[in-house]
Amino acid sequence: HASLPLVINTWPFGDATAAAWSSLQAGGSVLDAVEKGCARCEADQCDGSVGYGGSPDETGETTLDAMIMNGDTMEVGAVADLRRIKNAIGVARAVMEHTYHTLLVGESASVFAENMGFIAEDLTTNKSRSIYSQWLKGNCQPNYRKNVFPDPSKYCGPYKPRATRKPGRRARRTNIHSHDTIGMIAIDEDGHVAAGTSTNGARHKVPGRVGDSPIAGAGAYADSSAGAAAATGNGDIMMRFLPSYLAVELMRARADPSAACKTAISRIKRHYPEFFGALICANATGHYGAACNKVPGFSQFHYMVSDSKSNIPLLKSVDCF
Ligand code: SD4
Repeated sequence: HASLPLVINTWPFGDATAAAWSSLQAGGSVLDAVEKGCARCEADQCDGSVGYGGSPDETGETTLDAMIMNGDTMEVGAVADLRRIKNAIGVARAVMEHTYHTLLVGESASVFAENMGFIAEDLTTNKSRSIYSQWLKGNCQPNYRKNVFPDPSKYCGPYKPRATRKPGRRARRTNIHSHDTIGMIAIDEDGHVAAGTSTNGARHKVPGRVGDSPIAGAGAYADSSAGAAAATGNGDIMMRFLPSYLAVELMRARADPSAACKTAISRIKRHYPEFFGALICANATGHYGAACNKVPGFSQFHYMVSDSKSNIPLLKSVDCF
């Protein structure tokens, strides 16, 4: 099915695919396409998991992680724990293009962004306020600390909320629908490859928590001599395995993209059979595939593709294994 150019991204975020595709059609570079595509999701607050107003942390604040990678030069720009700036992928690109650095974090990343002309604004919305207050009231999922109390499933942050969960009813460990990062790959007709991600991370995270998305090789990886991959899911687990890097190296060694994705997911499954996550993979000739770990409530993973055969974004799916 190879037909370049190609845009592929995680989840059914078709407007992001279309934005990236039209950027390529207008003569933009693959980096422009990835930036435009991810920025579209940031503005649209795709699934509440990208951009402002989602995934409030333990203090109620939304913070953003993003990265972009140039597969020709192997340059990376990334931001993590970015505060008060909506366009995280834009700031990531500014890190890549206007500094010698790779990753800026937290308050300092926000100051950098402001100095680069990005507008500082509150990332909190009524929705994120309500997610946060529900959580405080005790309708909370256990947060990302472990072994804090004898029964960590009852622990809902530093606020000692009233426990309203019925005794014996176990909370879900991961809310699958709070994990919908956009990861995107773009490849043009000349074989230039770029990849990027943008996310607001994980709900009720401990402030300062950084996921896989802004980490090269974890959230995404691109090398024009092999291909690219991008991840979505439980970043706290996935970032320990550099699945995007592994998948790209497997494609370099001639693995087919679906098989490369699958092997990278398998590597994580060995240690964490119940982790929630998926990977998209494309090789430099434009063949692509995806894989996901099958867990209750997640048996199929949806992603979007635009290539020269289909000017409109196509919804694709893969059965998890
Ligand atoms: C994270 N990987 O911060 C991100 C969340 C995510 O699909 O992918 N959602 O852990």
